[in-house]
Amino acid sequence: MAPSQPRQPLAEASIRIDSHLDGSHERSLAEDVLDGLTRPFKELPPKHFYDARGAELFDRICELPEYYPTRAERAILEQSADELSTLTNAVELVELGSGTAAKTRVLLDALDAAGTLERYIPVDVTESMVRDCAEALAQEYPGLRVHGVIGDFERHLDRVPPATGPRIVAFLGGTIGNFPPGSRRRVLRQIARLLGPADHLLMGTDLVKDPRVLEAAYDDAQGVTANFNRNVLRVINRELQADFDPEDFDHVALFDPHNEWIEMRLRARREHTTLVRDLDLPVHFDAGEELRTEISAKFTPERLQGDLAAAGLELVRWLTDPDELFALSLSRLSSR
Ligand code: AVJ
Repeated sequence: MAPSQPRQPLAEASIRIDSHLDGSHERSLAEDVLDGLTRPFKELPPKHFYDARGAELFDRICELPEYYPTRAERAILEQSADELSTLTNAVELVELGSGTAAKTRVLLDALDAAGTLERYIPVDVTESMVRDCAEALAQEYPGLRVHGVIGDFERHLDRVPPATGPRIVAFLGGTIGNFPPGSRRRVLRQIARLLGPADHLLMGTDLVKDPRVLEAAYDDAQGVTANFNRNVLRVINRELQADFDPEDFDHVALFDPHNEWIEMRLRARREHTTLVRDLDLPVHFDAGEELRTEISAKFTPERLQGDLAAAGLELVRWLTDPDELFALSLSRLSSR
């Protein structure tokens, strides 16, 4: 697909946006719903939370007193940005799941101050996010080239342009935790293919801690996370002509101590059948039946090193906040 034209003539030289979505996102929702809602234990991948409303609810989650990861990760970035810039000498930053690029500015500032920064490459499924953040950053950092890639980082990583010098590939927020261990290593292997010998992966991971702290972070007092969880039903209603009543479901957030991950589920309050019209698919729920909507894995340094090693990566720096709530890891291709 041809890259689309930049909107502002002024930014012409510095912004390029490539889109790789062309309806395939809707197709993936249909496939995931057909597959996930006909299993013996119903399940949907968490990527479908994030329509405009879901993205806005997630932004509100990040401001909640109970949801510490965003604040902790930002604190680590602020603490370590200069060190990261010195260690990496990066001329470009690739950001997977860039969103509003709120925390990215901390890194860009450090690279900019070091005088090495040339290019920013945001990769996100949400087109408006990529376009808006490309325009904002091109303005905020004069001389910065922005090459946005609208796509799914599970499928379109091969569309990320080749490096022009040492790069940081950033995968922040703890999103890697959304993948169960097997697919997590597959995703890491794919990400590792974006790296050459001079490049680094900078990844955020939430850490194992008191289950009460974890469960509160995913079941806040104001009910924002509950609303975010139910949003996936509204997405299915709109995109696939279904008739879920989100109020037919309770929000459930549980820490699984064996797997050391949080599970979010939607639990049917009553027995009912919903029709997903576009798929001609009736979906039956027993009273109390649960639909798993997300896992969010929590890490120890050992677990992370194991996953990195399986993807051919080795740890360079392990950075945490003072309370050890969250970690940023800097890694590179293994020397072996
Ligand atoms: C964006 C995937 C990192 O798992 O903590 C927040 C999503 N879900 N509250 C996380 C989320 C419920 C978040 N990630």
